[in-house]
Amino acid sequence: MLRDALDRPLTDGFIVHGTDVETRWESDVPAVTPIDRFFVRNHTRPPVVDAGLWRLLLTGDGLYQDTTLSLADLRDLSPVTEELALECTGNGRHYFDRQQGTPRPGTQWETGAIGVARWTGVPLARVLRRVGLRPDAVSVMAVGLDDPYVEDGVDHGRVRRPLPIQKALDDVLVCWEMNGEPLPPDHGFPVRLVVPGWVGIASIKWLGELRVTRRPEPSPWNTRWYRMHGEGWHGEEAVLGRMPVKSLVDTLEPVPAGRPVVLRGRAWSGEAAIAGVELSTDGGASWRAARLVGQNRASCWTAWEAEVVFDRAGEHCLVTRAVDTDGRTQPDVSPDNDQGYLFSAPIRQSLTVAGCAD
Ligand SMILES: Nc1nc2c(c(=O)[nH]1)N[C@H]1C(S)=C(S)[C@@H](COP(=O)(O)O)O[C@H]1N2
Ligand SMILES: [Mo]
Repeated sequence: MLRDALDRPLTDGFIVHGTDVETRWESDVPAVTPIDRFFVRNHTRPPVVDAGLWRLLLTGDGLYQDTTLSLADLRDLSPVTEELALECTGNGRHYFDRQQGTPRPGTQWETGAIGVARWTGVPLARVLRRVGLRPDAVSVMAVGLDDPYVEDGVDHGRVRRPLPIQKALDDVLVCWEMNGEPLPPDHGFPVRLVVPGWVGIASIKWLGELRVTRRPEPSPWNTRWYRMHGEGWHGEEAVLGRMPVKSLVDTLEPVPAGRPVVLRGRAWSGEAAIAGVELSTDGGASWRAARLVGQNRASCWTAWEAEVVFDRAGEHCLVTRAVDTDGRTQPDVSPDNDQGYLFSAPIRQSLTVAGCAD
């Protein structure tokens, strides 16, 4: 995000981390992230799948019988289109190092491992009820078709993660289009889950199987990864689901001193809309309310703007903090954890204010 902080190669619109990429914020990112700017996070690599031959397997003792569905079967279930954010659990990990002095291993995402797309698909609840869901089902394991994930010689099997039945029946979508186009290979062609407001890993790409069970079924993606480890973390609350509330300034182009300028940004929260955003132009010493503009929906981002007059030239430290409609706030310090998940503290951004030209 801040050019001087980047020591990695840049490609058009992306910061590259090995085979993964995140969106660069230096240039305007529209309210709906174009596919060619949308971050990619693959544990292995996209599998080659023939959409015509593809079938979704629905299995497990939480269903009255096993079933397979084709893409045409899914399309028959009255598709919907929704604008929703998808954010990697590790988005902002770099700031554990940069702002809190506790570097955490893993992809050093800055702030661009998030995007908002218009997703087209059918509610998972409709799919499950159509094939025959037993009333005592508790868990839905989503399994990807990508190669098994091998780390340090250990084969962890296919990328998969269970959803509690409450979330599965609430607002999860089984999607085949992104921004009006078939899902690109990197984003899960032909079909993926989109789990609104939850950690990105829940939105399993290249979906091959949904295993519905009457007992919880673990996966390394909720016992080893994508759960909090480290001091103070234990029990079920360490398993990650809902994303926290976050906010950022978008426009970091230099601005003039001595006359009104409009600063813009966005704020978002998992499963909640935004109640308010505050902006500080002095590193958090004083705050003013920003104005929310346009749509404001849960699990999507909300734009904000604030008119500011800078009375002196030079570098200014901008900070924003948001509150969501459930009253959740951004903590001054993001809760530490071994793998650097869920960085949610206000991020300090630098803005150059130029001297008066006249
Ligand atoms: N099958 C499968 N699903 C997956 C992944 C994966 O590697 N394999 N990566 C997950 C992670 S960690 C994230 S953040 C999102 C990224 O989605 P995107 O690449 O479309 O942005 O997909 C999730 N779904
Ligand atoms: Mo992720």
